[in-house]
Amino acid sequence: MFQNVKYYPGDPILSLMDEYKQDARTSKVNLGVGVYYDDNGHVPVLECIKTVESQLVEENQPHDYLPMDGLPAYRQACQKLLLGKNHEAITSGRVATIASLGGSGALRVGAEFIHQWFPQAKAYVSNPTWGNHISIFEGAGIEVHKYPYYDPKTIGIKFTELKQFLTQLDVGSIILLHPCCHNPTGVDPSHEQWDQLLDIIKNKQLIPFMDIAYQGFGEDLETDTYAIRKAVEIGLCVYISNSFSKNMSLYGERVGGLSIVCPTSEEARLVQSQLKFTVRRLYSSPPAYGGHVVSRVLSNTKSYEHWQQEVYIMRDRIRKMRSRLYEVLQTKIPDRDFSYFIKQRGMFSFTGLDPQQVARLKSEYGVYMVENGRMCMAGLNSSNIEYVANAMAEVLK
Ligand code: PLP
Ligand code: TYF
Repeated sequence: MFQNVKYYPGDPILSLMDEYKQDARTSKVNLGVGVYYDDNGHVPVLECIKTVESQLVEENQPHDYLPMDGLPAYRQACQKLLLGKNHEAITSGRVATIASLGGSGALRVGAEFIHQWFPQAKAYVSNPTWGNHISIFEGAGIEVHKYPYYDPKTIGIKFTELKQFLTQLDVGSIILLHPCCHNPTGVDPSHEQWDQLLDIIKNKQLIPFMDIAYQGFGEDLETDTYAIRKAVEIGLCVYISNSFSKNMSLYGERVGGLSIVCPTSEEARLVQSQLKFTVRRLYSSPPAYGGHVVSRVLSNTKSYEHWQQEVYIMRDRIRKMRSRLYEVLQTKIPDRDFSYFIKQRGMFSFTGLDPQQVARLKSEYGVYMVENGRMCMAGLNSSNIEYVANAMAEVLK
């Protein structure tokens, strides 16, 4: 009956995690999956989350269904976090927002909506990008291509090539962008570069889809939305998928949002209704627990400030690891420039290691990173950083 079903070999990043778990060496280090670990190597439970969770238990909240598009307070909080409090687009009702199953769910619902209402539109993702971007969009029936992005020679962006590429795309093409903390490279455009890119996107009538999964891990919660706010400011319609997996450390609760900034409130009303219809047909309504927790953290000034502090503790720990890695490598291999480790933003770093060097790190040292040379900086801590830096120096020699 099922002989012809094709075997799915799994996601390469998640499969690497499984391999890591089975490794018996005590010296092993996991720098694969994009999860924030604290200095003890644990996935933290944020204090601001604990506080809200105990309130929910105390109040004995029933496990009721949520509306198709999620809690109204949650949707509003997402909009404010992304666009800023009292933004004109919010107050004039031009933003359609739904709660989603993490950032992935937001991408998928957004892609379903695009496929249904703009069936000719092709999507363009950065080369390279998070692998699931391609799977999610293709899974919704959209043709996906790559735009030039990372330049291994400069460890920067192929900026001229990218601008040139954008100018020749069909009107209405979807450009998937990472507003901050690019996954997998850690290389983000500067504000000036964003201004130029968004101008081209506007002039060529392209549609930006901003996927923000690491808000707060780059510069800060506000600055990390620069590209999103700039796009709205210059009058673009923007799709935004956001995730609370990393910055609230709520991975398994599946909390995210999809927002679409529309030209008018009437269009936003139509879009909102269709997003709800898409949800109805896919999974009916979003998970309630994470929605209640996040909406409480974001809606109360004191807990919001507490959360902000905790995000910056995570951000600063990652930065410290970047500096230490840089120091050790630069001392050990002085004729090579490792300053890119400090310049890159967010959880990830493209190390410049080739697949053979990555394989050696795994087999000889039990240091796991993604085959393309991406390492998750948040897997480093004060107990393993010297070991990892020395191992990296050995394979780089
Ligand atoms: N977008 C990017 C760029 C990511 O790195 C991730 C990582 O998990 C996601 C979206 C999806 O996040 P979530 O786990 O909330 O689905
Ligand atoms: O890039 C990462 O490591 C994170 C986590 O299918 C992740 O975004 C990786 C693969 C996947 C889902 C999440």
